[in-house]
Amino acid sequence: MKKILVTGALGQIGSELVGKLRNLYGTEGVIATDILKRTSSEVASGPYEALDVTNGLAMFDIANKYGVDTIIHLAALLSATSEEKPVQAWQLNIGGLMNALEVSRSLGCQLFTPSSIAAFGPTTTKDHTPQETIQRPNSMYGVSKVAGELLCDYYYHKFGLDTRGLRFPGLISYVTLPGGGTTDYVVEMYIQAVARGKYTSYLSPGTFLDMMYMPDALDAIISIMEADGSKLKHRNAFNVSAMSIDPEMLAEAIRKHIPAFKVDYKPDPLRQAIADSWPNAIDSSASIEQWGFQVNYDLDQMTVEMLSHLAVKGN
Ligand code: AKB
Repeated sequence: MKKILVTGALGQIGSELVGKLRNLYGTEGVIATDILKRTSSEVASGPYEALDVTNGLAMFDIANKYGVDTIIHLAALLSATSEEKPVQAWQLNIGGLMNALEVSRSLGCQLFTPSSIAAFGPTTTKDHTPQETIQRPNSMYGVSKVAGELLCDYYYHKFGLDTRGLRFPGLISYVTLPGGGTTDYVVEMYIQAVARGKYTSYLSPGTFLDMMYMPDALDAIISIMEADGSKLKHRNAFNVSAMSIDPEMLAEAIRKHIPAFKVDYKPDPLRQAIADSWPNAIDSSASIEQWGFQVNYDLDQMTVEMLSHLAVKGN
């Protein structure tokens, strides 16, 4: 039976991924970890350990204690926070990843860690951004993501470690809110549409970015981890996207359900500059060809689900 250690398990991806993995591989097969000692979250209903991922020894001890064979390393600071705290971002994003790589090497684990559309920069082709292209990001988060992709490739080639990863776009979910990202406006807009019927966007109209609904992201993680390794040419940096949208397209999709919804714009210079440095729309064809990537949700389908779940939650 698989034994999977998840870091950053209380975060936006982790809090939903842990439940899905436990359904697939059994409750005892998934060890959730996060920096918090105590949590009332659902993820603590199975094995849960407090773990600061910058402490490599502690990570090794937990992985060894449970006999894990797989690490899903999610703990990281997102783009806007990384720009405000670049030293902390480097220490957590790269220090944590180095520890996950070393623990995986010591114990012979398979390792998944997400990269991001942030691994591209202002000199990258903006539309149909190819799988392999110029990567000169100008944000600290982007720098850490490119370094992470390269480190994972290095451990695969040098030590034969089974490292795998996806370049995620903005991930959209009603369950756990994202924090400190540039793409967070999407979730905020849904929440404010339901709660107040209006929203002030921190990104300007015409700012196109890739997005994906969380259930598709969770399926993508499981698919890449289960894919036949011999077919993967780009192990650690697969482009994946479900849609490319700007704030106006999102507002229009919401107005199909809340006709009076109003949006105005007050761009935040920090997050606007980050968004402007990222692609409009990446090309996911290498993922489709090499491991059968597919999505079930487009903008309209995601909007129906987001609005109905948020209305039930009473946002
Ligand atoms: C962010 O906005 O920082 C993240 C990302 C695209 O990696 N959602």
